[in-house]
Amino acid sequence: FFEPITAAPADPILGLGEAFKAETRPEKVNLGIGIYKNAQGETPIPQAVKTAESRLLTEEKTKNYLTIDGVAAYNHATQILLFGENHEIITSHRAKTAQSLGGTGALRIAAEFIKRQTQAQTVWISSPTWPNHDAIFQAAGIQIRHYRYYDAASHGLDWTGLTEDLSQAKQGDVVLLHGCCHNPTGIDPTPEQWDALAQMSAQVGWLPLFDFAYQGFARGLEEDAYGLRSFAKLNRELLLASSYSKNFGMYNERVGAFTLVADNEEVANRAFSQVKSIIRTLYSNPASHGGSTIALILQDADLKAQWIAELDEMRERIHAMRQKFVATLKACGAKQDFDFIIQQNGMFSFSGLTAEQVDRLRDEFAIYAVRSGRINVAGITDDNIQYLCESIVKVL
Ligand code: PLP
Ligand code: TYF
Repeated sequence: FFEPITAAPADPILGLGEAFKAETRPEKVNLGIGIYKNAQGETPIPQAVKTAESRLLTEEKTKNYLTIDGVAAYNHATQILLFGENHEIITSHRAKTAQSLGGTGALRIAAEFIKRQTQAQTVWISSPTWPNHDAIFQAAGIQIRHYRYYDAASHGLDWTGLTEDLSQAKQGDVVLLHGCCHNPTGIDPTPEQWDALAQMSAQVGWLPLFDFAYQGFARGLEEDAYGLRSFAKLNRELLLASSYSKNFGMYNERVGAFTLVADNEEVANRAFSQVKSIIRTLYSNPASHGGSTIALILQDADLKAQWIAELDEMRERIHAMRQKFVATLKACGAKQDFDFIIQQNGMFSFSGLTAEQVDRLRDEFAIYAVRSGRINVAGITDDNIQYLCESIVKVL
């Protein structure tokens, strides 16, 4: 049965991690996969998570199944983070959330829901984007179209290209938007541009789908929700795939959430019953540990404050490294202007390095980045920055 099967291509980003592990040169630097690293190059468990986990360990009384939609307190706390305390969407019960297996799991639930329960034929995805976006919607059998996003000349948002392409999106088409910290470019719309997009969406009748995997990494938890909340003002229906992998440092606990916003509670309940039916046939119900841990943190004022402080620290470290990176490149003799890197949000930067330059960095200097030129700024530390910048200048 299996002999005729051909090998699948490796994920362009996860594959890099394996290559880096196998790399034996001691000076090696990993700017590939999007995982936060601290000044020591480690990915530690936040203290708030550790405390909540130990409390959970002593207080947990049963390992009985969760419901299909997971930990109720987690889902409720998720809505508060997304929309803000006492938002009308929450008080009128027209949002329904299901704890999911990471942001990826939420995206797959969204794709299955769109395919099976809506008239939507097409999903619009930014070009470039996280490679799994196309793969997930392809797997669900939904037609994909791309909208321009990145202007290589200005290292900024291609607003003209974006609005031109999205003006072709029809009523009922799904438009996938990165809530903040666009992966891979690090470039987000301005508040005015978010408002304009929300208006386009409401006028034409898109079904917006927000992928929110980096809340807190651009400016702050509230600030980063601007785009989503702008859409929520004008669009009665929304889908959301959110992830806590990065902002809680809980990558391997698979903590995410799928949220559906409908016009009213009755429609939301009906639509959500179909979401639950989809989940039942995918994995029945989620695992408890990650969701219960996050629910504990978000329900406890002290733990929540501690988590936010730790998140602030991550964001500020990345921002400081952006500035230091640009300054060190200059000091190492780079002729190009890299100031645009300071403007970008989150872990990622589209550095402008070509695939050939990325290959040379790997082959000659043991520096690993994605071939698109995306670098993970969180992979830069005081220990590797000099070597990194000298090497980059050599391949420019
Ligand atoms: N969406 C984007 C844009 C991402 O960068 C990631 C990264 O992992 C995800 C979704 C998936 O998140 P998770 O690891 O929680 O599945
Ligand atoms: O883009 C990244 O690096 C992160 C991590 O299939 C990731 O989002 C990368 C690839 C993948 C899953 C997660």
